[in-house]
Amino acid sequence: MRFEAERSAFLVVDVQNDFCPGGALGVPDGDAVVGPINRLSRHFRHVVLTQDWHPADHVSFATTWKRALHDTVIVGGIPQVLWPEHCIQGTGGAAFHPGLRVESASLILRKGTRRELDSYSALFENDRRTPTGLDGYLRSLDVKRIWIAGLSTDYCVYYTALDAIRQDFDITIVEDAIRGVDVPEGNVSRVLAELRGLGANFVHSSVLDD
Ligand code: VGL
Ligand code: ZN
Repeated sequence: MRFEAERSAFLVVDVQNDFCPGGALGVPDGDAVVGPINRLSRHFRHVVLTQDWHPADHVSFATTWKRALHDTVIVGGIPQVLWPEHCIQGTGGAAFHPGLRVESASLILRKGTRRELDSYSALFENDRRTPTGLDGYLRSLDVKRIWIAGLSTDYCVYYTALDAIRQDFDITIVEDAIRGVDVPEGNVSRVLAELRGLGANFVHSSVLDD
């Protein structure tokens, strides 16, 4: 396939211990994304890693509200699904999976750092308006195409892809390098169908192999 490394960025979403099996918000088979991501990242000039990075009393934690997991609360008009405490700033759970190749990354972007507003997307916080800065970063590098992989398919990968499409980037999702939480059940297939309908491309990680 034709591939223009200069104008493409590889966006690796939240491959952190807490999203891997045994972690606080373990995604089933989540660590299976590490191998394909490491193989693919060699091909890119720009590799961006994101890190979910929450304060201990974050708005997305069920404990903050004393509510049940996966309940939804409305905060400032924005629906917020409640999760176990995860990716607390500076903890081992917030660290990248130890197998992830991080040396070649040009940018590590932390998100969800504010107590009162979550950020699933790497581009805009959950009010869908507050920029993280990544859109400007990619534009200033003349990036047109974004390949996306990581965790979790139906939250951070999904919202990142939605925002990227909205910002007119050409989107490719690496189908064997994503895993979802599937909350509520059926969510993964719903979001993948939606992204396909919006024009996202889907490839297998072997597509760039020599
Ligand atoms: C995520 C739920 C809460 C994700 C982050 O990385 O998909 N999901 N925080
Ligand atoms: Zn989070």
